[in-house]
Amino acid sequence: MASEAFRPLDDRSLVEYLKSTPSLAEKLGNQFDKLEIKEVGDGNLNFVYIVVSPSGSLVIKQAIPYIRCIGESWPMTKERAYFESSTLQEHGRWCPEQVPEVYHFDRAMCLIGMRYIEPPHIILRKGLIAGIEYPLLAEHISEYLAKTLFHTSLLYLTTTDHKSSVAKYCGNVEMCRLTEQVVFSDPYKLSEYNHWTSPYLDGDAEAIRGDDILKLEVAELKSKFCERAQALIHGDLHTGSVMVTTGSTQVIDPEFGFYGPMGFDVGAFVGNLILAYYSQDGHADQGSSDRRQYKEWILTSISDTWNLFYRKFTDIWDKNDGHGEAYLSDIYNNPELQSLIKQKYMEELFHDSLGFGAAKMIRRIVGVAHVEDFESIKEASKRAECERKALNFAKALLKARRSFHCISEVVSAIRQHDSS
Ligand code: ADP
Ligand code: SR1
Ligand code: MG
Repeated sequence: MASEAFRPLDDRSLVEYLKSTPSLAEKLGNQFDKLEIKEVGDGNLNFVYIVVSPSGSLVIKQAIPYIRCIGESWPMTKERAYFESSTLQEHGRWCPEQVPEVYHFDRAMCLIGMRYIEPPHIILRKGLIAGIEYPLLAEHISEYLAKTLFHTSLLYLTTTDHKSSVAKYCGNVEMCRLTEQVVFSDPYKLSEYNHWTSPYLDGDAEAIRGDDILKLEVAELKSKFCERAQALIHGDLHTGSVMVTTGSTQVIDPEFGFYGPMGFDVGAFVGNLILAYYSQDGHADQGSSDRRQYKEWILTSISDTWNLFYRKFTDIWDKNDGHGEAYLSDIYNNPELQSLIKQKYMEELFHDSLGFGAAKMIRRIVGVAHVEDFESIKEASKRAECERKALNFAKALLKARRSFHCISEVVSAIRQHDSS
């Protein structure tokens, strides 16, 4: 069914919509008498309905013209659904194992029908809070990152195809502007939306607003975020955008998708794992679980994510040398030069990832949108203690990111800040 005009759906109108949309009705076996519909409502921006019939299931996601977690006072383009659907399809093309299939997209209704990622999948952030280990997480996420980022970059594409994709995703300007504001601007100035664990972190938030070196570094990162059209990135790859079981990893919610720096995705994921790490002391029970072993697992996952990503990305590159127009084979034609190029490219990507990861940590502690990892620590003084360690590490990492040569050095620095 192609709709003419936008109307927000509710449980009842959703059923009518499903009945009149063949591609969705089919997924439900055309059975509507015993439908179970549940609005999930734990995201920040949109409405998500899980629909289950006796012979099938799906998820309907609809964007509304404002930011759900703030309310109608913060309008936001509902065109984000178009960019989410397009990014899901493009990323799904390169990494179908980790991306839910899109069944249907209605641009006027800003509505996506997609595969229901069934239980026992849960949101990774919730699994990290519960202290659950996911042995395949780093393997799967590094696969997703390597495949989606490589194949949408100039390492694989012609300049004509790359430019035409860049042009398409430039349309997601309002979502990029939101990130510019909440990640790169608001935490460094007074803003009505900022908040933190007060009064404990009042001085820490003020120190950030007065830290000129930090501001210089953040300016560089913002410039890269706005100007470096390196690949089609997810744009919001925190641990709330990943659903997991011990054997499966699914990446959802790329509504911030656009052509940006690869390090923004790698950094978002790693930065959120570091937040999870520093929150663990707030979840430790006095008796049975001090989470020490779990913290080690998180650190291993951080190292594995980067190291596996490095290996997979450069492997795909080796197999596709000269495919894209970035490094033409008749110029870069000897193995030594090719190896040097790869080293240089990956070094810059590593430092970008550390910088963006750190900026994303800072925004989750003193900016508008916080994370459940810390918010679920009830005792404010304990929460502030965990947040301060994360904040101090993030500031140090952001400023000194170029002095790190490998991920094991970053892991050592995480430990150091934990014990100080
Ligand atoms: P928002 O864009 O508002 O942040 P999300 O895409 O993160 O929304 O979805 C909100 C919640 O809906 C998720 O946390 C998850 O629990 C659930 N959800 C979203 N997509 C799916 C899916 N394809 N299968 C199962 N659950 C999903
Ligand atoms: C008002 S900021 C809301 C945040 O939620 C999304 O998941 C993005 O991270 C965005 O920055
Ligand atoms: Mg979202």
